[in-house]
Amino acid sequence: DAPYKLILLRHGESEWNAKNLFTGWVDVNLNEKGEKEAVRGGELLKDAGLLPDVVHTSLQKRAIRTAQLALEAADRLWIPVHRTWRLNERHYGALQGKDKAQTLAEFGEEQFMLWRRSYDTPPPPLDRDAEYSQFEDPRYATLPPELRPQTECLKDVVVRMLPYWFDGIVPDLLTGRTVLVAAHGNSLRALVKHLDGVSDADIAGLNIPTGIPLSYELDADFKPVNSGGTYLDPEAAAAAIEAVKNQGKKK
Ligand code: DG2
Repeated sequence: DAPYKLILLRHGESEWNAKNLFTGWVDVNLNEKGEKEAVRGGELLKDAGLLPDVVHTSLQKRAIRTAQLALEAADRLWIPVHRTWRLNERHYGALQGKDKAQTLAEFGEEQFMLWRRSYDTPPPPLDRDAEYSQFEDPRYATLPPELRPQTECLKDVVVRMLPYWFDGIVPDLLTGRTVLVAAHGNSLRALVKHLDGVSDADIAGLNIPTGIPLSYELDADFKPVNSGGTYLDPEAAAAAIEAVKNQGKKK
């Protein structure tokens, strides 16, 4: 039996996921479908007997509320919660609030995919006082200004997420707890990249669906026994992964 159990959960569909807008650090809420996905995610955990002992989330309400709804459905609302900006979604820079399909049409497929999925090309930075900037948001007031992003590529997310993996999450796993991480498409891609040792090139092809728990069993060295993890509803996950991949292409 693998010693460590880790569950990754991308938040349910948000209002901006449904509208096909780049979201990043903008604090968008779940829509009704997303709330249902979160509840179903918790039911899947319960049915699989995968009951989290502790949960780690971002500072963004779509992840916070997903964790809450899923844990309620699994009757685990009482477990300890830790929130950190290091699990926040990737900051999407000047793309935040922009329509994905329009961006693809305006800049072309190559540039669009560079911004959306390349490992090390960040979108243009977002001005500190722009409409969708969170630079002055009180929740980041304790963060030194130089740590508050104005854009990020996935590599930047790996760099700011990993310290929390090692200092915040691994210690919980080491004490035998089943850990739930409720986060975002790209902050979870960063974690999966680390766990599975995915190459900088191959991570471009990895997409994570909303609301479906992805379960990992880790060996003593924190290497996945089930490489790539196991979705608790594999059929729904496969269909949803295709949809995420094609997001720029639909209206
Ligand atoms: C999405 C991911 O993040 O978008 O920021 O728009 O998981 O918080 O909804 P999430 C966003 P893509 O990188 O898949 O376009």
